[in-house]
Amino acid sequence: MKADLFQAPDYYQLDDLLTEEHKLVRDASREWVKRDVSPIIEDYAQRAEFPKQIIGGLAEIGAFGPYIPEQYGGAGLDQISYGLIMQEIERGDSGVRSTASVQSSLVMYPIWKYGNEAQRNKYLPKLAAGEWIGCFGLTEPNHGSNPGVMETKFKDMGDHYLLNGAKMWISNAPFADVAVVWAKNEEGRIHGLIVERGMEGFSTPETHNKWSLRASSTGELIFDNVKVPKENLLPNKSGLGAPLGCLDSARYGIAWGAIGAAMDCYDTALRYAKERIQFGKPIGAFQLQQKKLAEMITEITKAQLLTWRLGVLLNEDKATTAQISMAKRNNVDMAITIAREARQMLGGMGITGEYSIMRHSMNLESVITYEGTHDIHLLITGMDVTGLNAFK
Ligand code: TGC
Ligand code: FAD
Repeated sequence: MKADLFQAPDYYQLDDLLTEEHKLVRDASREWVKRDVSPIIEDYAQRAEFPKQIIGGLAEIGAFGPYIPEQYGGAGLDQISYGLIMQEIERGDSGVRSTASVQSSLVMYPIWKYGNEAQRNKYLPKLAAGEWIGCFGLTEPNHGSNPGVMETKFKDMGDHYLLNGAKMWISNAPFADVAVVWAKNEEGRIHGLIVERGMEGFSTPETHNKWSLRASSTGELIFDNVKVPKENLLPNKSGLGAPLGCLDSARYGIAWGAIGAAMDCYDTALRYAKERIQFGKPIGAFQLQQKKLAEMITEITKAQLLTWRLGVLLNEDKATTAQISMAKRNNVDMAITIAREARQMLGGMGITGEYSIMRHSMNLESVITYEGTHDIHLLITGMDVTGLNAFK
């Protein structure tokens, strides 16, 4: 892959809206991605392997639990810093951002919010340091968009719970040390359980042959009469709202992350358009290519403003699930459109691993599907503005 020459677009001087701490956090993440991710990521994506050697670096830039309090090993940052870290990581690769999103929003968040003090102290510092990697099991083979009818279940056996069922499409599963798993008790109520690698009957087979998120490891979680200690049940929230609450945090991170992928595609296409000569002049001098670049920077700028405002609302504890859905849906759609246009601007070179665009394009096909599909988020917005539920 070519040297990482990335220069971030800031068309509306949005840096003025950031604090010194935001900029420090963002710049440290950006430098780390340039140094430790960009030089290796294409190779790992081609080999369909997650680069485990970057786990320590992710922990150092605060990507594991950015807003988790420092007393539990987190970085104690605000929501905009969290978003900026996700933007920079996804500028490198969506699969690396997936690992950070899952660890922070889908594993550390529920342990912090729904766990007890003993669980927080046992798991959070090791997860923040990257000593343990976590995964989040909600989706099942028969239930993706509609997780409320999940089949995975557990039974109270007196001194432990007995867990049975299967989860599918689980990021980090093949090498995760712990899994936050959502399952129904005998009354049909959904609870979160912390399942640890090594528990008898628990296996995590890898999912192969993905054309998307190839540098992220995806797998299944299989529970065959797994004995889960009673102290591993998250005691402070139950019902479908518990896993959906985690999704709010992860979807917000994805809204920022998608901007990173889009910025990388735009920046690459802009540089290429100024250098590539056809018909005796740079292709960037042709109106059709300028139209693509002008529309890209317009959409990136709109997404940056939307997402910054959402971060402010989250910091003030005022953001709604529907506002987060709008940002996730808009920004991923924006990024996938930009990746496609940018790919065309590079002509044949655009399909090679010499440039990052094709990898971003393929990755975004997963991002537009996971954490609620593009259409599910449209229905959440539709329900919010009409008050009418299209799901039921
Ligand atoms: P519904 O009846 O609307 O809600 C059930 C209960 O949950 C409450 N609730 C929420 N609570 C907190 N946060 C939210 N975002 C919430 N949304 C809803 C709701 O108030 C209700 O509470 P209560 O007390 O009345 O029971 O639920 P539904 O069954 O109709 O489903 C609604 C729907 C379709 C929007 C929801 O199920 C959904 O979002 N589906 C999409 C599934 C999804 O996003 N799965 C993601 C899996 S994880 C993943 O993809 C990780 S990829 C990670 C990576 O690699 O980056
Ligand atoms: P389905 O729910 O079967 O949907 C198929 C199609 O039908 C979609 O287009 C959908 O929009 C549409 N559809 C469904 N319902 C409606 C409706 N009511 N109205 C209109 N259209 C509808 N899950 C986890 O729990 N943890 C993870 O870590 C995780 N990581 C993932 C990593 C990758 C790479 C991928 C691809 C997925 C991951 N997922 C994870 C699963 C992801 O969240 C689901 O794929 C997603 O929620 C969609 O579920 P599904 O694939 O079963 O599609």
